[in-house]
Amino acid sequence: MQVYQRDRTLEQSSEIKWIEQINQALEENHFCLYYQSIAPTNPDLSHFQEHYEVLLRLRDRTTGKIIPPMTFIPLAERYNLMQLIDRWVITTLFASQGAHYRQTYADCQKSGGFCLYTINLSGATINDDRFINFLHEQIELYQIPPQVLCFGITETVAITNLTKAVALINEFKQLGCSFALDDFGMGMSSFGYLKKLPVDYLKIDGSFIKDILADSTDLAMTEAINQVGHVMGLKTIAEFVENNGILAKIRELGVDYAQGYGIATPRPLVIPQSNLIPTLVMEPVVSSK
Ligand code: G
Ligand code: MN
Repeated sequence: MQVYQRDRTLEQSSEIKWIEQINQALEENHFCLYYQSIAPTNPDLSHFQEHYEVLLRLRDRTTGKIIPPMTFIPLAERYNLMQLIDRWVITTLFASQGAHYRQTYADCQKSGGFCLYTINLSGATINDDRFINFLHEQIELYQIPPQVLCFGITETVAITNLTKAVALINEFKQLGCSFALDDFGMGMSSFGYLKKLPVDYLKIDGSFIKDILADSTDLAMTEAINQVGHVMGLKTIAEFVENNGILAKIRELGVDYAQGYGIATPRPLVIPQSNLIPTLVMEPVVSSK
């Protein structure tokens, strides 16, 4: 019992340090944005494409090292900080990339090219009734062409918040944005819910892809997800394409896009200091379930 309590206290004090670090990171911009390219598997489509997913990283305040999201996101979720983090990502990305997105979109319109930038949304954000307004305001404020925006929602988040997820998807699809269902295949009844979610992209979970060459079950799962996705008119993306062998296999299966270390590793997005907002002006977020 005593041992348990001592451990619990230790755990709590380390959690408090993390919460402080996350709050400070929001105020002083210790978070940073990375991007990872998503490439078409068909080499004939290699005409101008700029397609990437925006990834979040945290810079440790003392060591300066980059901390991966698995380390702080579960805590941020537990302490209700994800809405603030998602909003920080959107504002920082729009403020720093807005001009580039407008230019690239205009170029694509002329040349028949393609550009799309995926931003991940948490369950807390999907449930935040004021998020829809916030996103409309930000798109307007930074004059982002809605057609370049894709929002990634994990399958589990979409299913546990189905009504709100569908409402959000419909609202921004009307404006021209796209949606991607992330980590697909991990849920208990993935296929059953797919029909209810009006998404554009299906991201096949990396756990099926990374061992696809050695594991026949992973191969069969990937084939099935890809086929169902295509029948429903969705584009498919394989995550964790770690080498050329995997790329060749998913190309053979007809998966549309590939993302992973074998295509490109995540790289930092350059954000000019002048585009960093010292403290985001935000009302406290109220969520209703
Ligand atoms: O599970 P999820 O899709 O959220 O994972 C995204 C994370 O996986 C990113 O933070 C990214 O750094 C990492 N990642 C990206 N490509 C690869 C890959 O090819 N292999 C592995 N193991 N991780 C990857
Ligand atoms: Mn994913």
